[in-house]
Amino acid sequence: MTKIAIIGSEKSGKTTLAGKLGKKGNVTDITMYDFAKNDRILTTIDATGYPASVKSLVTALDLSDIALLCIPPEGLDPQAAECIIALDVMGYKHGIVVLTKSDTSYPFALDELKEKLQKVTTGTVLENWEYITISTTSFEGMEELKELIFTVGDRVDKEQRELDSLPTRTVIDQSFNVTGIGCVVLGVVMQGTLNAKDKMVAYPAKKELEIRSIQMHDVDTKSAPAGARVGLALKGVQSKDIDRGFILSEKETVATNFTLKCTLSPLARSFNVDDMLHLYVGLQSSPVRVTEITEGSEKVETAAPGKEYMLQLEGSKEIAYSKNDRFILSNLDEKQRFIAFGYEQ
Ligand SMILES: Nc1nc2c(ncn2[C@@H]2O[C@H](COP(=O)(O)OP(=O)(O)OP(=O)(O)O)[C@@H](O)[C@H]2O)c(=O)[nH]1
Ligand SMILES: [Mg+2]
Repeated sequence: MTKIAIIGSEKSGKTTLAGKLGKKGNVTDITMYDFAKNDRILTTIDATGYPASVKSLVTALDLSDIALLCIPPEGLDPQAAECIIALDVMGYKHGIVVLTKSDTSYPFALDELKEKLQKVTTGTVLENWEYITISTTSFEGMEELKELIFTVGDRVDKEQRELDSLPTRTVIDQSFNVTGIGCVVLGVVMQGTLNAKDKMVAYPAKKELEIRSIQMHDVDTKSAPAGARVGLALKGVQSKDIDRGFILSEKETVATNFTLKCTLSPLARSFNVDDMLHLYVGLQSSPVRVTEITEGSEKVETAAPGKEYMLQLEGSKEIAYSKNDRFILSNLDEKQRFIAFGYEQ
C-alpha cells in the first residue's frame, strides 16, 4: 500500500497528474485518488486546500509516505519554494521531483532545470531524490513514473515493517456516522499493528473505545500493519467525539503548553517573544503564543533563522503526542510560512 502526496508549483499539472494515477474519491481540503491492480494499492493525495491553507499541505504530507514535487518548465515559484522548505522542516524522507508538462519544453531546457533544482536543494532532504520528466498530455514518462513510485514504495514498505512491533498508533483524518454501523473513521496506522477487538483510547479527548472491525481498501481484515490506510468501525464512541487529527493509541501525552527544543529553518524570518505562531503535530494544529525564547542558557527576545532555541509556547487547544513526535512551527503572517521544527523536552 503506497501513499503519495502531490505538491509543488502553481498550475504545474498536479491535479491532472493525480487524476491519471487513480480514481477520484473523497474531497475535503485534500482530494484522494485510488488505484488498485493485482496486489498494488496506490493512494494519491492532492493538497487542494493549499496554498490558502498550510494545514492542507501538512495533512497531505503526513498521510503519505512519498512526496511528488511537481515543477513545470517555468521553474520554481514561491509556492514550490515553500513546499521545499515544508519538506525540509518536516524532515520528509521519501520523494520524487517530477518535471511536468515536458511537451511544452525541450530536453536541454529540462536538463538545465534539473541541474538548477539540484543546486537549490543541496543540503535539504531533497538532496538525493530522483528526478523524472513527464507529460500528462503526451504521456511521456508516465509509465516510468508509476514504476518509480512503486520502487520507492517497496523501500518504504521495508522500513515500515520495522514499525510493526511498536505500540499501535493510528491517526484519524475523517470521522462519520454510518446508519446501522455507527461511528466509522478513516486513517493511517502510523506504527504498530492494529487488530480488530483491540481496546484503544482516542486522544486528545481520552475516549475509550473498541475497534469493532477493520477494512483496508474496502476489504475486511483482522489486522492492519504500519503504513496501512484503514477504515475502522468503532464501538463505544460517536463520530462527533472524534475529530481529524485524533490518535487511537494506548498512551499519549496531552498538553496545551509546550517546551520545545527548536531548530529554525535558515530560510525563515525571525520571530519574537509574544508572537503568535501555529504549531502542527501530525494532523493536529493549534495557535500558540511564544512566551519565552532561550538561547543556550540565556533568555533572548528574538529567534533568528538557522539557529537552535528552547521555546516556551502557550496554546489553548489540547494536543496529543508521544516522545519523539516532530513539532512543526509556522508563521501564517509571513509569505514563506514554515519556520521551525522541534521536539518536546
Ligand atoms: N501541455 C500540458 N498541459 C498540462 C499538462 N498537465 C496539465 N496541463 C494543463 O495545465 C493546467 C493546470 O493543470 P492542473 O492539473 O489544474 O494544475 P495544478 O497544479 O493542479 O494547478 P493548481 O492546483 O491551480 O495550482 C491545465 O490547463 C491543464 O490542462 C501537461 O502535461 N502538458
Ligand atoms: Mg490543482
